[in-house]
Amino acid sequence: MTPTRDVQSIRDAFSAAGQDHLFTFWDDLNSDQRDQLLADLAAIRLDALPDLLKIVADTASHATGGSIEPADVITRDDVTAEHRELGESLIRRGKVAPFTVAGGQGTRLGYDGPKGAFRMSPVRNKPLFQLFAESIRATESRYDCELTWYIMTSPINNAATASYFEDLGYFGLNPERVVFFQQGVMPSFANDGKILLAEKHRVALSPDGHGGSLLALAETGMLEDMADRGIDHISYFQVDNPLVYCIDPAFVGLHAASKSEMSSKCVSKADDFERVGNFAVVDGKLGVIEYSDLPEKLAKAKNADGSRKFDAGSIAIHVISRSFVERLTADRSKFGLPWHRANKKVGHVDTASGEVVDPSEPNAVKLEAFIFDALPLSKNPIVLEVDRSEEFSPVKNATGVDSVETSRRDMSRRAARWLKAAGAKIPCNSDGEPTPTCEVSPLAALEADDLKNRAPINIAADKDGCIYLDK
Ligand code: UD2
Repeated sequence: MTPTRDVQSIRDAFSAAGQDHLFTFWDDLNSDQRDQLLADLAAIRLDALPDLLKIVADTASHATGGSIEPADVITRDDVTAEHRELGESLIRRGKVAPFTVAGGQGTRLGYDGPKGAFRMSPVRNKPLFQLFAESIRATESRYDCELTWYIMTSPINNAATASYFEDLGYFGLNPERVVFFQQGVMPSFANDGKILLAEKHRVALSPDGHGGSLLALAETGMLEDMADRGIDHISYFQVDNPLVYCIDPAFVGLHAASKSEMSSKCVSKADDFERVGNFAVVDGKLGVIEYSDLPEKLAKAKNADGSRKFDAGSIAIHVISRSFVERLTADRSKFGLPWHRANKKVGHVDTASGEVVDPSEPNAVKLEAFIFDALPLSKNPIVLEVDRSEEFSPVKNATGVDSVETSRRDMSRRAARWLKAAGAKIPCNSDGEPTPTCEVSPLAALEADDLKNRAPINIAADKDGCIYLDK
């Protein structure tokens, strides 16, 4: 229990910052609840509060000013055999680690659990985490190496994620090489700048955005852990993309050969307003402008040949050098990516009435940092354009665009393409769409060429119209 004297000084500090209402129910709380409230309050950096409140109050739209030019993009054709060999040798020597950001709330999908536990694969119904785990196992066996998989969770899903892996035997991975660490949190603010209470003894806290991963890697000792294991390059991807190559040797090699501190993958945008960030050179520096911040005129701008001017869409896949994260976070008190504000619905306790409020409209402001805001701080950043149908089909929504249905469909299409290229007979309908639902285990192939190497493949659909290729 915190001594009364210390509680008073904490209370005075919050009071001086205009946040005394957080103690409204203090006298009604039992000792455990008081400890919990103090623990929540400890997550709030009061010295940073004045700047945060300015962002909370700033409702103007933030169309990026200054000069904005399209980013230069490297294509797969520019990637050489030497790049791939370099990447392969780095993987073989244990210099590369897969890193999944999985701390988000997954609200849009409406799934009550860690998003990585969502069952996605079209035939075997494998969860996202299993697909990544199999891909990592396949990479280990191909390169005869040991990989350490870093998974960033948040206080909302850390315990559930860790016990999920435990229950499922880490999907065959060595538990010592599956490392969970938690990202930081940020309070939710009412529009008048008051921090909200989720319960009488709980501050309304939520994950601080995937940009929080950089600070979290430093603060939780993960950078030292990586250094101890000899890991130099972090292969960063989101939990929501089942098509991702968890580690892409050619991309890793390109990153290393370019002496890039942070490399990114992009796809040609599906339409002017696709909900992906836009790679652009802003005031001379490579960065990403989130779709919601790209002025409409620029989103629609065309080149002389009619092609889209800002066409490079971010798919949130990066290779990040450990030394870059170390450089950024060397002085943690000074490091910070910009905060992005979002109006959200946040349930809370009204401190005036003590009533629980369950809003039907956005009533609060949440602040998040985005990983791609590290790009302008990096040396020699590069962007590699990849084929969407091979590497990107995220599951964000229950239905519609970027949904369970479209992502499963794209997994099945890719599997069918790989199987056909390896000589398998896959029946198609009049639109050229494969009629069986297809799935290739990552243990069977990490990329199309793996199947070509074991061709010919004779496989037929089962009674349910499904084809599954196991290792
Ligand atoms: C992200 C990108 C968008 C595009 C798209 C591709 C942003 C702001 N936008 O959109 O430009 O690249 O992905 O699919 O990033 N996460 C955490 N902690 C957090 C918040 C998120 O780990 O505090 C993870 C989350 O678990 C998920 C990923 O980050 O793996 C993406 O988060 P999102 O759903 O907020 O990003 P989204 O879809 O708006």
